[in-house]
Amino acid sequence: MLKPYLYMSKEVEEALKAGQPVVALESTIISHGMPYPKNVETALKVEEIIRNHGAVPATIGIIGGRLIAGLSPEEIDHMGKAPDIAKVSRRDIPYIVANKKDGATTVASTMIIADLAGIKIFATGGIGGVHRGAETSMDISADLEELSSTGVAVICAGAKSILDIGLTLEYLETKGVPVLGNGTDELPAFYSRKSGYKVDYRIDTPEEFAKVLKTKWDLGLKGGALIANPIPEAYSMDADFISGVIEKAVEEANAQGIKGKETTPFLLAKVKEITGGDSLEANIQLVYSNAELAAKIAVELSKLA
Ligand code: PSU
Ligand code: MN
Repeated sequence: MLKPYLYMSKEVEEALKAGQPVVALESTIISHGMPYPKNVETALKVEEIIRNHGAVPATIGIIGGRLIAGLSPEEIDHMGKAPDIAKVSRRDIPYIVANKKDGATTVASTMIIADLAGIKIFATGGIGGVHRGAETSMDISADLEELSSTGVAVICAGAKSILDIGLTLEYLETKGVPVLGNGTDELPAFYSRKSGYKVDYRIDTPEEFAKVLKTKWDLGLKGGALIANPIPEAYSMDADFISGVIEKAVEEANAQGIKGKETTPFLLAKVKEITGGDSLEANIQLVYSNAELAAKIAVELSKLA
């Protein structure tokens, strides 16, 4: 039934068939999260890191209406360069596919396609969440609903304070999504290692992560897990400085009336502009670190299967 919709690269298909570890990667971070050509360089380097740690990368996106798990380097370049690629979350998939359009997949839609393909582990930078002011705007990312219903674990660098971190954690609790810290009791805040909020459980090895995930899915508990990996110390930014920057970016978004799916890309671009690119370098480094952890967890999970 999936045949006319889902396309896997040969490498990804063979790895999955053989029970080898595979790590999914999203494409909104490429098309809407970073500028060209850094976005493409980063995406290719992330794939290399995953390979170097014994797993097969599957960068996910939609091209000409095809749901693709395992974009080629040329397709990744297209995702990074073309100016008009839609940002596609769960609600957008049917329209984009039916009309044979291109789409960059968010965390939510990447989880959906990973799940269709049979990939359990997914690395990214940051997820969407409950936005500041959501009590009136109701801006809550579809990523959170997806984490509650689709069985894919997402490795990220915690929650960015463009979001209301406390409300994001409350939402995840309500929806039964475990929030697990890699070597930390504290939820990292993307650009910095501290947020002032706790994770549900601290876990110290990829093997332990794999055990918890396997147990969840063996028990038939639906949904994924959020694995929060602090940005490497050497690249972390001063928490007060970055909060001030984000404050300014949020004010500007409000002043310009930015809403809906534009909000996250707008805030990311503003933060980058204000920090003169330092935030971009931090963003790239944390993605590399998440890719490495994801590959190690995927390797351990494949041993348990
Ligand atoms: N956070 C980042 N970088 C990103 C995103 C979030 O630091 O690129 C992207 C991801 O694709 C995420 C999406 O799934 O933004 C969330 O968008 P929204 O809030 O519109 O659901
Ligand atoms: Mn939103």
